[in-house]
Amino acid sequence: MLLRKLLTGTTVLCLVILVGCSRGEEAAQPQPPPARPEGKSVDSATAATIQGRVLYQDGQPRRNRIRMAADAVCVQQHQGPVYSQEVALNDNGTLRYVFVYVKGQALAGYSFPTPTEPVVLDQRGCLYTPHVIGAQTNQEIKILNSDPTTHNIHPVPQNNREWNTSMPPNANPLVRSFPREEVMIPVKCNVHPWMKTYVGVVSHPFFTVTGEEGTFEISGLPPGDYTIVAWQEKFGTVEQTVTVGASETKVVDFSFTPGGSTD
Ligand SMILES: [Cu+2]
Repeated sequence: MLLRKLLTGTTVLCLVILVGCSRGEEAAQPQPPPARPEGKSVDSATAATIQGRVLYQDGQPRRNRIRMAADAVCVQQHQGPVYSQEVALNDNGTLRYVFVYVKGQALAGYSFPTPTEPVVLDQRGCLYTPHVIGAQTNQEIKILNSDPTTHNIHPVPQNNREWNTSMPPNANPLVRSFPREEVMIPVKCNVHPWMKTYVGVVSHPFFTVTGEEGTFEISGLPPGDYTIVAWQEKFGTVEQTVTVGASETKVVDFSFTPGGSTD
């Protein structure tokens, strides 16, 4: 009996080694070259930069408290009250989680390789972290569940395919991408109604999300005329036009008020 067990164990071990070997052989095979971009690429010698701040013009916005009582595990993840990140005001009067991007028309004729680094979106404390993300079309979005409770992530796009996936505690990361431009794709959790995030998807790398300083910088742009858009979850979008010459840096500030924008 013992011998039989040992033999079975040895057989399993051999199988594992065989699988390991065959994987190794696969990895050693030459990979196909990456797809060649169809358009021209930006000349870094003349690339321009647009930077600025996103300001809030009306003092302290009202903060809505999030009630997580529907899931005791979520409540346990927090020490004190939790507030909505819908309007996230920084100490310096600027706004966090504003998606700033360049409208694509001016970039016709260029093509941009898909970034190899994934954008990471975590479910932590029964909140999406970060609250707003940006991704290039087809760029991988790696979704984690750091919570000891089950989430069900559910993007609700207009131009891309809708899906929803349950992620129990310790679930493997979920990797997804969106093939078409869409600003913004709302994402919700089917388990926790307060959970919401937004994904801005554009076909080029000229986008960013404001952080704790409320600033943005978009670099590597070919010289030209651009429309820059700032999207805020509650206040909508603001557009500004700007012209950048070769190697030039221009400053463009945006302002939002509770009634919309002042620009
Ligand atoms: Cu959830």
